Formats: sequence, C-alpha cells, structure tokens
Amino acid sequence: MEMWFTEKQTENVGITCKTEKTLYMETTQYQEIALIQTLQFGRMLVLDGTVQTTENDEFIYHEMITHVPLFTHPFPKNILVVGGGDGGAVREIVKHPSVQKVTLVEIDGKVIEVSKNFLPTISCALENPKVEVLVEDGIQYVKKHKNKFDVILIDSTDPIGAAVGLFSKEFYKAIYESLKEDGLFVAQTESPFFNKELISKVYQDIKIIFPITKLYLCAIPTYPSGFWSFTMGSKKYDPLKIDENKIINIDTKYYTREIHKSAFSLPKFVKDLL
Ligand code: AG3
Repeated sequence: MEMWFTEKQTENVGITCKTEKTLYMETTQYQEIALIQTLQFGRMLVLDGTVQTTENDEFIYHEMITHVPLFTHPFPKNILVVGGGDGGAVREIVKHPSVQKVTLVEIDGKVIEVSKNFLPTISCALENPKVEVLVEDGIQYVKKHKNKFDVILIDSTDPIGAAVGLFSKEFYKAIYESLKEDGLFVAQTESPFFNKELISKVYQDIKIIFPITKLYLCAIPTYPSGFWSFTMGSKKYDPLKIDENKIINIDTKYYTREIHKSAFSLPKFVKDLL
C-alpha cells in the first residue's frame, strides 16, 4: 500500500508527497505537530497540516531568512529569533563570527523537542553556548525588551492561530522599539502568488514604521507556489548598499553575494503589490 501526505495549500491547490512513515504526531495546546518521513524531501515537519521545513530543502529558507539581514548589518552581535523552534535559522546565525548571542523565543516547546529528536541536521546549533532558548510568547517578549537587538528575525508559521499577531502593525512597532538605533528585522511573508493582500498590507505597515523597507524572494519547492517572500524593515542599513567585501566566506548552499542582490529584483507583478 502506498501512503501519501497532502498539504492543502489553498482551497484549490495542494502538494502531495509519498511517505514512508509518520515518525511522530501530537496535538499540543497550540497546534498539531507531525514528523513525516517522505521519499523526496527526507523528514518533514508539519504544523497544523502545513509543511514547515524538510531535510532536503530547508537550507534555502534558513539561509535566506538569516544571511541577507546579517550581512546587511555591518556588525550584528545580538540576535533575536521569534518562532523558528526547529533551530534552522539559529544554525545559520551562529556561522557569523560577529554574533555574540542568539535568543530564540518559541511559543511551543514541543516543536523544539521534536526537532531535537528527529531533525538533528536542522536543530544542531540549539545547544551552542551562544544560544539561549526560551519557551514563551514572542509578542510579549518583544514588548518587554527595548533597544536591545541588532537583528530580529520572525520565523513564523502562516498567519493563522497563534501566529496572526506576528503579522500585525502593532507588533512591527514593538519590533522597532526592541531594536537598537541601527537595527533591522526580517519576517517571512508568504507566497506572492497566494498571499497578495497579506504581502501588500505587511509591506505598507512596515514602511510606515521603518525608513528602509524591502521585499526579497527565493524559490522553495515545498512551500505554497514554490515562490517565497521575506520583508525587511531597517532603521539605517540598506541591504542593497552594503560593502560586498564584508560578505565573508561562510558555508552555504543557496546564499551567495550575487543572490544577496538579485533576491531584491522583483517581477513586475510583485512590485505592483508594494
Ligand atoms: N516557517 C514558514 C512556513 C510557512 C509554510 N506555509 C505552508 N506550508 N503553508 C517555516 C519555519 C522554518 N523554520
């Protein structure tokens, strides 16, 4: 008997993967967590039926959510990740020698536990001495800490349930306050094909608060439409005016100097959303 997993990405579109077995499944206070062994993508973390990360394509998302902002800031020392309990973003952040401390604030401790147990190549840096892992509400955490971080990353799920507040103008204001005077942040902002209104709204909201607002793109096979966006809000540094020589050699599979620039070249229909 063949087993297949389908994420219904929209009312009318889905992604279907042949699976070997379900390694773990549990419903927490926040969501249903599943860890599935797929043939094409390796192990896959699924939250409330939506694919969060897979062993084979996670590098694209995790490199792009981290290295673009960390190379935009000339000397990022203190980093906050909201969400991202799988640890993929943290693994990339600690590759930057300037980084002294990474704080990961994940609302659902089970996501961290499951990733540590089943996704060792993704969660491997969670035990790094520079990393502090906190299980609490990221929105409350950001509100409590002012003028503290060089870079903040919002590594969230889709804007449903507990994550809705992470896409709000009020939260972006709190992020502004939580950043140092030359700080910057990046949020994952969904698919330009399937989430057009969300992308427009988020961009406008961030633009009112941050002097520099930029959207960038990458291709991720397992996410809806395969085409993904991130939005950056920055107080001082422009990601397109960086000193390229400051991009040092760190071990990556997707991110390059060229990609750092080209990711900001937007197709006409995406530009028109902004
Ligand atoms: N967070 C973004 C996942 C969104 C995918 N959406 C979907 N499959 N419907 C990924 C977290 C990885 N650290």
